[in-house]
Amino acid sequence: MTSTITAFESSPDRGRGLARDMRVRWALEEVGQPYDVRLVAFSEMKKPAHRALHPFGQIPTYEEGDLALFESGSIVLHIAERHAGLLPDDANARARAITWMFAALGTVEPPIVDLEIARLVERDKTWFEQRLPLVEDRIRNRLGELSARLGNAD
Ligand SMILES: N[C@@H](CCC(=O)N[C@@H](CS)C(=O)NCC(=O)O)C(=O)O
Repeated sequence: MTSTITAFESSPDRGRGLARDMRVRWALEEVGQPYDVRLVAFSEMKKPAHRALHPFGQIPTYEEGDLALFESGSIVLHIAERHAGLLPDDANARARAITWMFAALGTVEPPIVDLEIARLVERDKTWFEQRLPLVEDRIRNRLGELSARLGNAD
């Protein structure tokens, strides 16, 4: 069944793949599943029709028959659980892979999003220049920890 995902109609990154629909598109491409993309205008995202799919009025969403999902991590996990190729078969290896999915979304991504938000909406604040190095340091530390664990692994 062809699923439908939502993405920004006019993306802040001008369609260069930095919005969170990219990870869903990537997962679908990896498992070779066809999908449609419905582009949503900012003005539509906070209206009831879209909020019925996404309580926070955001993208991406995912519709497949009568199943509607939001949260990019949950969508990617759903795709990975239903199609071979993204998660290992071994139960422990699978649990470790899912742990890393949570780590990516819950531990690695937040400081990076914090920088994005600072640059987009805090630039005109008097404290912006003072706060910026703190935000950047948190990213550097977190990526350093990630790099230390990954080492030369794939
Ligand atoms: N935790 C959510 C975050 C979704 C999210 O922040 N989406 C952004 C685009 S990448 C969005 O729709 N921003 C517009 C808004 O929040 O109004 C996920 O991973 O799907």
